[in-house]
Amino acid sequence: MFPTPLYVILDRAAARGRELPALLEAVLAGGGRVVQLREKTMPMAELFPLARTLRERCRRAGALFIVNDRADLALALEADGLHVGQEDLPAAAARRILRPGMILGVSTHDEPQARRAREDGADYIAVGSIFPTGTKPGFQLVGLDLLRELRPRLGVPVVAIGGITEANAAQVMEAGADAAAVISAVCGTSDPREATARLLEVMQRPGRGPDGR
Ligand code: TZP
Ligand code: MG
Repeated sequence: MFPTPLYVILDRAAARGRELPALLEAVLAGGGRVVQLREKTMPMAELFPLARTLRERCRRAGALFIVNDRADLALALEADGLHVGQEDLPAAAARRILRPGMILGVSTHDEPQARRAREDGADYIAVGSIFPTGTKPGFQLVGLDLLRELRPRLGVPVVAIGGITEANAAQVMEAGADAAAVISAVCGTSDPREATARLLEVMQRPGRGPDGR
């Protein structure tokens, strides 16, 4: 389902004052082809034109564009997908309003949540936080073990998230993740193009297929 095993979340709060279109250019130049827009505070009247620019750029680059939290925005942009957490629009309700073929991702922190997300129609399940992270206050640490257990039992692609860096991304893939989602390891670095390229390189080392598995 994912063209690359690296899933980059664009988050203005982590972007060190850089504009998201420039950040997206760097991610695309580094080879990233799965992008999520995560913006928690911008008024929708401002967010919509920005998101449209990002969406169009991703389309031209052949990258997946997924919107965090906001089903209305995902639909209005004809985004490739929507990502919801446990406190957002329930996954089953989101599934009902998304257009056919749109990807639905759901954040989960334990096996019952993951099973429920699958029943509700999730196309992939995010699991985290795998490692401690400074990006999400109050994160729930689940560790690599949950990833190891879940992937074979679930039969749905699993995206690992939380504290993933170049130093531990290989471990995450070895634990069975289909993809690894990162915020600070790309958005918070001085060279996001290089960071993207290096993460991809680590995840796609010899012994793995082109999708990193
Ligand atoms: N959900 C679980 S951990 C997390 C989210 C959104 C934050 C991931 O950010 P980082 O900087 O890649 O640790
Ligand atoms: Mg959310």
